[in-house]
Amino acid sequence: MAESIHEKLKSLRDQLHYHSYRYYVLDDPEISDAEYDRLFRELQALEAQHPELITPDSPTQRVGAKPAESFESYQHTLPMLSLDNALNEEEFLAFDARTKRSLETTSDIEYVCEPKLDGLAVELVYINGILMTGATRGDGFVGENVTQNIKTVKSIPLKLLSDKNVIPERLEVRGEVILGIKEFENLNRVREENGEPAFANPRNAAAGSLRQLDPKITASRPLDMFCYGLGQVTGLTFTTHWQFLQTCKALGLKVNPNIRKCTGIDQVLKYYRDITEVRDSLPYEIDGVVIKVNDFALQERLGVRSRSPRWAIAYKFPARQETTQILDIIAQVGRTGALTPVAVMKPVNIGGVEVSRATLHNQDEIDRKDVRVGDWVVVQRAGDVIPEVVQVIRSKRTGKEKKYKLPEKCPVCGSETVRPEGEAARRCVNFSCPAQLKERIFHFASKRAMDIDGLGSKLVDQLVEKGLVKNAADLYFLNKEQLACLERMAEKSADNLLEAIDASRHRSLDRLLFALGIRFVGEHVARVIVKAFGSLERIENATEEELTAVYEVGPQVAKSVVEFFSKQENREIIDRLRAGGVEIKEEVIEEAINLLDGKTIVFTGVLQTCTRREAQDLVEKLGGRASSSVSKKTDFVVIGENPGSKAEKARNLGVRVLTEDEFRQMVGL
Ligand code: JCF
Repeated sequence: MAESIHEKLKSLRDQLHYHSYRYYVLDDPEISDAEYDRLFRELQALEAQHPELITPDSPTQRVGAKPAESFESYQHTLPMLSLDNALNEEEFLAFDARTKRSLETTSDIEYVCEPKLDGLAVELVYINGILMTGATRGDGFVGENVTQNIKTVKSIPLKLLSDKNVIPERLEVRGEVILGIKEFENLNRVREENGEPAFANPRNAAAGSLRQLDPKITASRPLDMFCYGLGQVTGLTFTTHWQFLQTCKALGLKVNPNIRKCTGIDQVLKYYRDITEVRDSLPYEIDGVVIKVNDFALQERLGVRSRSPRWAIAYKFPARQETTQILDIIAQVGRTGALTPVAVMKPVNIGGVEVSRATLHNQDEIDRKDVRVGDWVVVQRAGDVIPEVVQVIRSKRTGKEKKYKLPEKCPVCGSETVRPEGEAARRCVNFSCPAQLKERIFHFASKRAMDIDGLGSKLVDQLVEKGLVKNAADLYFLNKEQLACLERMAEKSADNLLEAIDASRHRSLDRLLFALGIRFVGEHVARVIVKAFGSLERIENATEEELTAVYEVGPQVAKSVVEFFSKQENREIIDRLRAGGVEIKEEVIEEAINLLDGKTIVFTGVLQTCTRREAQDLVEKLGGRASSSVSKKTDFVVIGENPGSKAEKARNLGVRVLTEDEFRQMVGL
């Protein structure tokens, strides 16, 4: 007998639920995107014929709801508490001591630690395994019902996984909706291209996206969610927080992979240090770690205050933002002549580093943030990037603040500055501007370029100011007498410098290409170009078409390279480098284009250096095929973190298994 429509619908929905879980929660898909799309369209077609059979948990119902007029309010069954903060180790130790005292124990407490996500807290309500409601935290008692938007978040299951699991009648699960850093940057790029205001940080972007009245807009933002807490639950009981989290995982909810059980303070402090270490390599922003008493019976005994539980604490990282006052704004001239406005500020300590200058990026950013001299501002120092001014504190304005415009004359050489149509930067047009020259020489000599040991910025300043060096090639014609007349240059240091310059005559071609300071040609692109063309002569004569044909070389890079080598003065510098004894090497051209010709490659586990999609695109560009299932026909299986069963299967079939590093090496990255 033919399968009934009901059975067919159920089967399609179950398959789609499962594969969406593999892709978005486990990041380990079993089928290709095309196969997924085929199943999805089949379900869509069948539902179109039988609209009365559409269920709220159908995968087709993630998008499709009409824009709302406004959000209804949603009363949480149990209040959604926030967390008390510990701002340093001492405050965390006080929390542990307090906890022990309250529990009348001297033994180590078992905690569960997790990264503290910087997103938007929400609650999901599953009734008999079906997602019925999604709501924001709001004031903790009443939030907004954002169910239609919540349903567009791909890692949130519309239906809990039921195989082997007991499905509770009611499950209220809480967590953080976040937007990854890359996704945030992409979103802002698009917004800027469209003339829309950028979001200040991923958290604001996540909150703004989830509170869209039109769910289609939310659906276009790649939001994600990690679950970390519970509200009211009926039909299931837990004895520990850890057990609750494991159950969440089994039910198909996404739980942060970096959670850890820690007994006693030393293990917690170790966890805090470990997370501090990996913080900047995580794909999303965190601002500390959350520490919770694991045992629910102990949590019960500790109880809650009005707004936060006594059994948990957020141990925050040192602030990366501080407020201070702008004393002046100056324009710095860079290697390409670009004028960067820099705020000179009252010195302020940010996360252990004294900061007195912060970049304002360009005129548009100054105008957008309306930054004025005299303003009080929020300054941020994130990871290893240059401190930047985030926003103005308008309430502190006195009316005496002064607007700033980048100068029309270069502050260093007095030449005209221009801002070409469509570009963000205003530039000094004088190629021989001493500021540009100094930066170019400094870059040329820097560690990752020609690596001339001991040629620091002070020395470069003197060489340029005394007229001894007018371009990088002049370095190779310096002699001891000339160096002797520089300040703080003893005979020994002159010898050392000449020796270092001599050593740099034999660097690889990709270093030399990077050292030339061509716009948009960073270290990596220089390597890519050298590998593709092999000799400086071929690079000098390459056309834009030939350059863009190389993987990872875009039109902007190509244009800039061609422009650089079309200039007489640049060609002369290269001739003079050669005359100065710089060896211009050749490199064997690697057949990069079809490196993976006809090969089938499977990725499994979480890749660390790129997304799975990017890796698959790369394989295709190199002539290979990216597949999602391992068979005897597979040539390589590339394993990321937590690889799962495919690596095992590959080994059993005798298929070669590569680590991510080995794969990158194979394709020359
Ligand atoms: O990651 C977070 N922002 C986070 C917030 C994690 C948690 O485990 C939380 C929380 C807020 C309240 N737990 C509670 C109880």
